[in-house]
Parts: sequence; C-alpha cells; structure tokens
Amino acid sequence: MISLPIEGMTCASCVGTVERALRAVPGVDEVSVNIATEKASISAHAPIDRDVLVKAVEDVGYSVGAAP
Ligand code: 9UX
Repeated sequence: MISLPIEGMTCASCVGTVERALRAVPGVDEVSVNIATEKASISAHAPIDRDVLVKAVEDVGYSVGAAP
C-alpha cells in the first residue's frame, strides 16, 4: 500500500478526479482518496515509480506533498 499526501483538493469532486487519475496508472488496483486527511491510499499489483503517481496527480491539477 502506497500513501501519498495530496494537496489542492477542496471538494468531493476533486476526490473523484484524483482517484480516477491514479486508477489509470498501469499497475494500480485500488485507490481511495480521503478529503479529510488529504491522503491517497493506493494498492498495486506491481511496483510503481512514485514519480509516475506524482505526474498523474499533477496532470489533473493537484500536487503531492513531501513524503511524511
Ligand atoms: Mo470542486 Mo475541486 O467544485 O478542483 S472539483 S473544488
């Protein structure tokens, strides 16, 4: 499970946009974005480069915070 801090989400629709973007990354199985904690939880069946996930989030207009 990969956890990423997502920045810039302000409504439930943002959550859907980020979830959809991350689900489209090859290797990703499940994505759950929590607007309250501003975290994305990602499960994958293959190793995924963090940079690819960051790019997917940025491409839809949000950003990923520094790894906690
Ligand atoms: Mo909601 Mo999010 O109206 O970028 S979709 S703020």
